[in-house]
Amino acid sequence: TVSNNSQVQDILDKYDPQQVTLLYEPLMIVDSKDNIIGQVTKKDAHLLSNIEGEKSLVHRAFSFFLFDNSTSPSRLILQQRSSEKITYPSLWANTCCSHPLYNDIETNGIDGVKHAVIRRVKYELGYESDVDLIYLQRIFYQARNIPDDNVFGESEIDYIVVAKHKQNNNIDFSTDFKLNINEVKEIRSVSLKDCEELVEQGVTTPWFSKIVREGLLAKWWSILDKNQFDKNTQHSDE
Ligand code: DMA
Ligand code: MN
Repeated sequence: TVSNNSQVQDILDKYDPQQVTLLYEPLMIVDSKDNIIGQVTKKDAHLLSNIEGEKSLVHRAFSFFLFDNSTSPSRLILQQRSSEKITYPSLWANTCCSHPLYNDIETNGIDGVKHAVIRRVKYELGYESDVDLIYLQRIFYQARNIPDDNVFGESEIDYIVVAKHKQNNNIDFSTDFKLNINEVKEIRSVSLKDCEELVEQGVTTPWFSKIVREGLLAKWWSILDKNQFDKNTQHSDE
């Protein structure tokens, strides 16, 4: 893997400058129990040489799933990542994925992560609806970049947060969202079967594929549609 700083810099020079700037955001390094043990730039957190090497860096992240429950079963909002993204460009994933930042607010456990979700759905999707965010569980996963560049990858403890768009209201794509095209190419409202088909087609990110293949998405979807959060919330970390 590429670990030499000037080689990494040469590679970054070919990427979108806005996405490169965002590689200097401060993220949290966590231990295997998700205790915060340090601070790291987004860039260093995603270098394979830091993930696969003896440092074995793991950082904190979130995956947010927004459901339109004006139908039964409800439908999930998926995003296609922009071609400018340095990692997993143009692949489909859940509504919004990013990282809580290493600062006074977002290091504060589940509340901190929810703050990051609100910040990022506004930034990526222009979505500002007032929704109840529900934390379900954490998952750990590692993956190399797609296409594999020998430089970047993921090694995360990923907080799963779900929400229903305004109870009993249809999502209106033209008024509820204003896409940041540096981040997002397209959004789509889909069924569970649509998600499974996209995974089979190989056009989804590794974390979304894992969540679908392991049956987690189906489980969360039914928890949400049956309103059974209390029984399930915060008792099912993997
Ligand atoms: C990172 O997502 C989070 C997960 C769960 C992989 P991302 O690459 O979309 O982060 P960002 O939007 O901050 O670039
Ligand atoms: Mn990450």
